[in-house]
Amino acid sequence: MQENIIPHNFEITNQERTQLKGHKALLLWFTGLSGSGKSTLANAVEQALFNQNIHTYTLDGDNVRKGLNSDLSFAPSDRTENIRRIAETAHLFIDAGIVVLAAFVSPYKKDREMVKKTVKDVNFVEIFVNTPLEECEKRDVKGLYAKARKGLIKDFTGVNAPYEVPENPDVTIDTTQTPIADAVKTILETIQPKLQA
Ligand code: PPS
Repeated sequence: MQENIIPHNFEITNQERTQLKGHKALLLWFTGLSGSGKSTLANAVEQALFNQNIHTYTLDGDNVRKGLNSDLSFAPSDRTENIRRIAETAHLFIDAGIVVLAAFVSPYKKDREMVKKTVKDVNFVEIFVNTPLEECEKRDVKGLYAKARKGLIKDFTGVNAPYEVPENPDVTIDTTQTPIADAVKTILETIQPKLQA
């Protein structure tokens, strides 16, 4: 299918876009259970970066699943396709010179590895939002855990679908132990050297 696809070389390079912006592009990948605080944390980090004149964009589970990936379910193969499309989207944003914050449950190690390969290791920062299941379930902001426990949602991560814990994340945050402001500080300190143009 790919044999007649020949990429065009455009004159403006990624390096030139990086110079124009004054910072490198990165993908900050927030993974964790539903309700763990991925979006809240991504939102706070994005605000901090924006205030430093860094060009950002956030891709978030619920938003992407309403549009680009509205055809996908939560079956394992569809979750993999969800993450593959997001990885390719993030890759385009990175080529454009933008710091992308992506907040997805992304429960499978192999899918997160695929993201890392797609955007290249140097651009990838894995942030494990390690809030315990009991706390996520207690928060149950969207009422989904209650539904899953009643058997109304199949394949719900942490209840009747697996979450594979990251082995070597760049940052781990348990939102029951670490205030958001401290978590933001830790993440900013981790990425600062990687942002240097
Ligand atoms: S995944 O696993 O990465 O493909 O999931 P993601 O695209 O991040 O979507 C997660 C949000 O969808 C809601 N939701 C579910 N999550 C997990 N399992 C099942 N079965 C499910 N059904 C719906 C849930 O609100 C997730 O949002 P967050 O923001 O993570 O709470």
